[in-house]
Amino acid sequence: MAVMIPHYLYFLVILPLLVTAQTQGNFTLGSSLTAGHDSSSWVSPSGDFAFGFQQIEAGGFLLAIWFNKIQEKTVVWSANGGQLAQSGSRIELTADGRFVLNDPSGQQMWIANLAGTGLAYAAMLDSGNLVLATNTSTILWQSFDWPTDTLLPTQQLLSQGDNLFARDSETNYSGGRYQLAMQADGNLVLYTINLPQSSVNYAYWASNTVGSGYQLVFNQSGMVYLIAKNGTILDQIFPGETSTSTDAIYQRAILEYDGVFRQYIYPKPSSSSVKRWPMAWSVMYPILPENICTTLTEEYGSGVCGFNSYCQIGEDQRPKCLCPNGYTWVDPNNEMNGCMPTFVAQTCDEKSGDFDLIQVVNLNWPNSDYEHYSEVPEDWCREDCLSDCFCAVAIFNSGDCWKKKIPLTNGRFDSSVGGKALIKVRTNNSTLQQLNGEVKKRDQTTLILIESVSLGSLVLFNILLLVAFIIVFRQNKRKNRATSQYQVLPGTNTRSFNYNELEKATDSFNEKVGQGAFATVFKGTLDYENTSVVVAVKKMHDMVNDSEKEFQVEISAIARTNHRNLVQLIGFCNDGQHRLLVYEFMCNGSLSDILFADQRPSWFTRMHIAVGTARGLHYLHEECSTQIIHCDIKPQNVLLDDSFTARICDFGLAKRLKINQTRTTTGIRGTKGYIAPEWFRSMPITVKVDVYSYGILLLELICCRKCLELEAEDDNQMVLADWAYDCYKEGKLDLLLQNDDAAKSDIKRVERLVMIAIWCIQEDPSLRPSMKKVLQMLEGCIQVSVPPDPSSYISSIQSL
Ligand SMILES: *[C@@H]1O[C@H](CO)[C@@H](O)[C@H](O)[C@H]1NC(C)=O
Ligand SMILES: *[C@@H]1O[C@H](CO)[C@@H](O)[C@H](O)[C@H]1NC(C)=O
Ligand SMILES: *[C@@H]1O[C@H](CO)[C@@H](O)[C@H](O)[C@H]1NC(C)=O
Ligand SMILES: *[C@@H]1O[C@H](CO)[C@@H](O)[C@H](O)[C@H]1NC(C)=O
Ligand SMILES: *[C@@H]1O[C@H](CO)[C@@H](O)[C@H](O)[C@H]1NC(C)=O
Ligand SMILES: *[C@@H]1O[C@H](CO)[C@@H](O)[C@H](O)[C@H]1NC(C)=O
Ligand SMILES: CC(=O)N[C@H]1CO[C@H](CO)[C@@H](O)[C@@H]1O
Repeated sequence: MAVMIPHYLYFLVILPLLVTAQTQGNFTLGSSLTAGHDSSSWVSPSGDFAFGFQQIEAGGFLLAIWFNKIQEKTVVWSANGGQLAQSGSRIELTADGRFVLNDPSGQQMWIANLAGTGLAYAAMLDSGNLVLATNTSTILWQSFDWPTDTLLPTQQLLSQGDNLFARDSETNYSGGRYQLAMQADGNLVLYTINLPQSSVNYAYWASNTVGSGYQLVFNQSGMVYLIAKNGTILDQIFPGETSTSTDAIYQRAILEYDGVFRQYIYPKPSSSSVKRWPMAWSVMYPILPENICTTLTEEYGSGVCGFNSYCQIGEDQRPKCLCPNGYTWVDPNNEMNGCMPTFVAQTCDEKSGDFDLIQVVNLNWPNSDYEHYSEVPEDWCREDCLSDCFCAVAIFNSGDCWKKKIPLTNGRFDSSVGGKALIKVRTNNSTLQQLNGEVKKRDQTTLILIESVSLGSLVLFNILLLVAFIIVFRQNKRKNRATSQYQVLPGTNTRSFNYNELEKATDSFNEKVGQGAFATVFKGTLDYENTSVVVAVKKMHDMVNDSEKEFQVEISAIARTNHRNLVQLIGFCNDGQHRLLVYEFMCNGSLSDILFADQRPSWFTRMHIAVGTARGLHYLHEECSTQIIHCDIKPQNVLLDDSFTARICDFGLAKRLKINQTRTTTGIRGTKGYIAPEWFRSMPITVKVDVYSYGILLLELICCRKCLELEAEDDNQMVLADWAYDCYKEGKLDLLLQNDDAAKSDIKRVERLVMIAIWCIQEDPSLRPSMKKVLQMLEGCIQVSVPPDPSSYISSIQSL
């Protein structure tokens, strides 16, 4: 064994540096906190939460409550409407019973006035609630009664008009565009807000419980639900996390600045572990609303994104705002502020020949119509828009033609939209160009500068400033990313180690954590950027066939992958005959360790893993510079990080194909039960082999059983794929879900997932969807059609 420093010694060394001024207990009258670089804070007895001034990037201090033990000091409550205070501002519990925030000049900024009520002390509780109480512990004021955008376990919203308000942006805590209201009439409603007034504008979701709704509850098990006065559950908003002990995770539910109500979990840093990789909050599914881009359709206002812009749900399930062709950001620093045309609009005495229509399928701006025709051909629709100077966009959908005017609102791009948008842009700028003569290109968007002579030079100057700003900004960004104190592979963050370093890190390859056909994996600890990082060191067996160059190419391909659903490569060693790869260590082991164990992961954890795995595969297939086919997707190769997020590993030994060379034939890779039939038929191997394996894995995730169970009592149940299809066809999906109440109560989703899995395991590779489509189906963005019988796939498994 290596000499290890006991953990408490670490604390002795580090603690005094990190925690300069945290105090806990009761804060009596006269206590105060002052904003500044060495601000102190009041922490709860467990240390989980703290109250005080948090310095915000934008400049200034936020009086707030935050999660105190994790790296991201996530704010859960803030005072003063999220307005920042200057350095030197002070929050004080005055002798006469006021809890007051003053700026450095003594001007009052915020107050909870409890003078004359017997206020005796303030306390930061372990629940995240800050209370002001009398000497007999009667609570006079508590932060839980004045929520901002976040709810914590045990916190409630009462039907007396309790609200959550979204913040303005990720880093600006002042009131934003959305509100969740527990109304006095019993209805729980998500609204958009008419800024800068605070009146509600448009309801985009409601529980429809007028007359019966009473309270929104976030209970200790993480379940968020709406109850009636008699305690009956009327609507379950979030099911909570049932697999992990709630003592081991932090939870919060937040109405985010994008208008989506999400629940997040975060594994508590365990006291026994050495400092791990930075972790992150991971979002629990489902979210509300599932697709904000298509759900929110305001009558007044721009919709999710700004005017002339459109909204698309990104790969990370978050809405993204985009500009149509021929348009550019009004404010490049804030993509919520909308887009403007880059060309001068059509004047009504101008001929239509100078304009063209750019076609985009599945894009629409509902609510911007000024004219509608039905039963017309597309050509007619195009001509009509081109010759109409008011027409900015035409939408054509099977015989219907809608003409849209500026500003375009509620734009959304989604496969459920249908039809096509025909966006009008100026193509002939020759006459106008003579006046200004300036054309700039930025990315794929063409920026056309046209203005009247008098305004021209000023506009040009502004645009040049803008372009200069963008260039500087990008270069800075790039520079920040590239800095590292270690020898790294060019263009990556991957370190090169020598053999001795890794031998030391693993204590002479002492602790074996995995064994494969090509390699053995050992656990180790590296001292890296002043922290100890636990790593998995993969030691390759003889790789005589692999030339030096191949290994280098392989490494650089893996090193360039970077996705949160892949296990990240930290470094490698190529030292004589020693070839090793160093990965981040996944403390929750592999999916196969937990999926088939007695204590199976909860239904929602499994869904989370299913989506994560699909994202990782989609990335390998479509988003890397070199396409990577994994060839061996199975539960052993899906590892789980601290937050039970799926992380695909072992893609290094897979097939890398150049992007234009999508097929190859080689010896069989992969694992029995998960292998696509084309491996046995000398058919070309494409990314669809991974889709097949994913389909099998998805079935395993749904049913918590292995794809082949030769000892199954019923022969019909031996092959999971076979049995699942039978159950699906006969409408008896509950047979697949023994004793899994959470899944049984979510049977509609189970059915959708089984249908997706059946599509993935079609014997004919061309029938299988791409991973992109799988992901869209999983996320409910597109409908899942009835899958055909995967047919004779069973023979291929048996022929093994
Ligand atoms: C705070 O004061 C209350 C009432 O005086 C008392 O019950 C409680 O134990 C005190 N808590 C701490 C941590 O001192
Ligand atoms: C609590 O406060 C009341 C007046 O506000 C006082 O009469 C009483 O003595 C106090 N009790 C204690 C235990 O300090
Ligand atoms: C935060 O947003 C509000 C409202 O949009 C704005 O008035 C304020 O200046 C912003 N604050 C910062 C620090 O950017
Ligand atoms: C509780 O209240 C709800 C709504 O008001 C009602 O539908 C339900 O029947 C009540 N249940 C009981 C047990 O009283
Ligand atoms: C939370 O609510 C659910 C549903 O009522 C219940 O099953 C669970 O036991 C509750 N948890 C706690 C800690 O009260
Ligand atoms: C563009 O406009 C100019 C001036 O109106 C005209 O002379 C020219 O023919 C047009 N070019 C095209 C391709 O339509
Ligand atoms: C007809 C014409 O000159 N069109 C030009 C207008 O400006 C764009 C922007 O660069 C050019 O691509 C077109 O060729």
